[in-house]
Amino acid sequence: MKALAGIFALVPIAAVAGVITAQWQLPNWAQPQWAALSKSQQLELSLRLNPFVWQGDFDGDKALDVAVLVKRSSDGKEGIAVLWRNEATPTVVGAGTSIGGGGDDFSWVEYWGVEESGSLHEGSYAETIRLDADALLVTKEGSATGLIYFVDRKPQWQQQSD
Ligand SMILES: [Ca+2]
Repeated sequence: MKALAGIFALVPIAAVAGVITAQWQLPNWAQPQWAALSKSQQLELSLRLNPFVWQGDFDGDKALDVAVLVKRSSDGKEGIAVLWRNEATPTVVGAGTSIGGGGDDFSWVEYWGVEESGSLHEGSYAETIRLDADALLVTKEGSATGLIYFVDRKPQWQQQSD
């Protein structure tokens, strides 16, 4: 064990960092899903925001799903792809597919994060909702905040006040 640790210690850190690509930061189960989606819809990972990947149970089936920030190769329009743990077909919002006040290009988003199942959310124009599953919040400071939640894995948009 000690000998093994010694070998690893000899590997320069820069060399290790160089081979860790962004895609490898996805969970193992999500990597083939992402590879297929990336190819079929011409999407790339967007590393503009940190983190570029969130885990959450976005369909409420008790299994963690993955949301990744993406951009469409053809025009650079950004969005979010949700890879479902127990469903083969991912859901894409933005990146050329419009959703509510979020539009079809999420390049305006400055922060994004996960809102937990059970939390209450007050909309600007709609009733307050209690989340049945985890959801995503996208924000531009002083400008716009939207909640993206999923019903039967279909994306819904709730505009929120700032
Ligand atoms: Ca799930």
